[in-house]
This record gives sequence, C-alpha cells and structure tokens, in this order.
Amino acid sequence: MPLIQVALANRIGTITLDQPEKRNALSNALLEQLEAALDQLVEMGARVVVVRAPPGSKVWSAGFDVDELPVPGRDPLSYYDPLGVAIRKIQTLPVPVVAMIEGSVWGGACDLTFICDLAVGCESATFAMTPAKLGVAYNISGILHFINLVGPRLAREMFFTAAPIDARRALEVGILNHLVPVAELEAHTYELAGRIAANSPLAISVIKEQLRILGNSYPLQPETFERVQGLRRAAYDSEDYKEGRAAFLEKRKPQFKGK
Ligand code: YXS
Repeated sequence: MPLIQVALANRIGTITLDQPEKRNALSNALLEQLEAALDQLVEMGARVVVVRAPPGSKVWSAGFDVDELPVPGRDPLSYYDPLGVAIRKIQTLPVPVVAMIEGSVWGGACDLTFICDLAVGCESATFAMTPAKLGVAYNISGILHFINLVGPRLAREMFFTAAPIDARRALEVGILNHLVPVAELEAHTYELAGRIAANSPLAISVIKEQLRILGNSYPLQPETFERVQGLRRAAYDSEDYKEGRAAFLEKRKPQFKGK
C-alpha cells in the first residue's frame, strides 16, 4: 500500500508523503518506502529530490508513528531503527534533498527536515520537537542535528518546551532557507531545485559529503558515549516513558513523575 507518491521530471525527483489519515506519521513502512524511493530516483538520474506533503496539508508530518514506539525497556530511537536509517540515507544521498514544508512538523519529522539539505516553507509551516512530551530522551545524533542547525540555545528551548516554532521565526533561525506565500511555494521550490539540477552533480555530491563529515565531527570519548547510552537507558526504562507513550495512545494528558 503506497504511503508516498514518487515522480521525476527535469532531473528533479519528488516524494510526496501521502498518509493523511495518520497525518503522515513516520511509520516503519512509510520510512522504508521513502528510503527506497530516494535510491530509485538517484538511479533514474535525479539530481535533486523534493520531499513534500500534498498541497493544502495542515500537517506535513506528525512525527514518528507512536503506535510503533517500542514498549518501555527498549531504545525507541536506536541506530538501526527506520527513522535513523532514513535520516542517514538523506544525509549520505549523493544529491541534495529539499524539504518543501506546508503545515506542521512534529517530533522525529523535525529531525528529518532539519537534516535535509535545504527547506522552503510557507506561512503554515511550524516545527515542534516533542520527545519530552512522551518521556523520550531522543538520541545524540539527532540532538547534534539541532545544535548544528539552530544552535544550542534554541535546541534547548525546542526540546525542553516542545512548543512549535512558527514560520517567521523558522526563517530567522535558519530552519527555513526561504519563506514564501503558499501560492508561490511550489514554483519557488522547483525554481531552486532547477538551479541545483543545472549545476555539476559530481561537485555537488562531493561538497554535500564534505559538509556532512564536517557537521558530524564532534569527537566523543568512548566512555562519554557509554555514559550517554546509560543516561538514555534510564529514560527509556522509566515510568515517564511508559506514561508518556500510554497517555498519547489513550489521548489524555500525561502525569510525569520524573522517574
Ligand atoms: O484517532 P485516529 O485513529 O483517527 O488517529 C489519529 C491520531 O492518533 C493519528 N496520529 C498519530 N498516530 C501515530 N503517531 C503519530 N505521531 C500520530 N499523530 C497523529 O492520526 C489521526 C489523526 O490525528 P488527530 O485527530 O490528532 O489530527 P489533528 O489534525 O487533530 O491533529 C494533528 C496533530 C499532528 C496536531 C496531532 O495528531 C498530534 O499532535 N499528533 C502527535 C504529534 C507528536 O507529538 N508527534 C511526536 C511523535 S513521537 C516522535 O516523533 C519521536 C519519537 S520524538 O517524540 O522523540 O520526537
């Protein structure tokens, strides 16, 4: 059952997230289809890929599919889980990926749009980073994406408050490269994509990989890494994670106890 639509024209690929009944929640199935589509578009000669929601979407993506968050006691965001695999796929794809944002972006979908190479949005674009609402401690590579994009101060605000950042502020802080009226969103995005597709794909792929390597170059002592894993285990083994996940599924406010 296709959860995305895929198209290719003038060397510009387009992937449209298309599961409106679940607000384009990033289920394992949708993420696997996204990864396959990215590889397929590159094989077919795409020099840039636009990732979007259908026109008129109020929600670009509701974030990771909470129905698929593992039961407490297992890391909800480990390295080989589909969200991490999809994020690394976008980062290592040899062509730029442009997020075209109409509607609200939540949780893991913020991380996904933050690691896209560019983002163009309209006035309905908002970004809310929600793990703390669910008792999820997120993960160290995802937090690095936020530090790299918006800086440590705003990363703290987004993770600690889980409050949405509106389109105007998203442009100011660099989440969006361009903010345009919704009527111009598609034309503006594809004009930008066309400029990329007209330049040297080899040079662009090498520049993109250099930017990725430099962006990830935070040395971590093995002991530091292990301590982080221990801290994260305490969170995903916690009552708070159990309560956060249950409250979401039962559509009620969580009562966190900090343990
Ligand atoms: O009740 P039904 O069966 O119709 O299903 C509802 C929602 O339960 C479902 N849905 C989701 N299902 C799984 N995972 C989700 N993330 C998710 N979001 C929504 O879609 C159906 C329609 O939702 P509804 O009625 O709430 O739509 P709405 O238009 O009134 O509101 C749209 C949203 C996006 C504002 C609302 O659905 C919402 O707040 N969704 C959750 C946003 C969120 O907290 N996402 C974080 C997911 S966890 C994640 O990304 C990472 C693990 S982390 O937290 O670490 O970042």
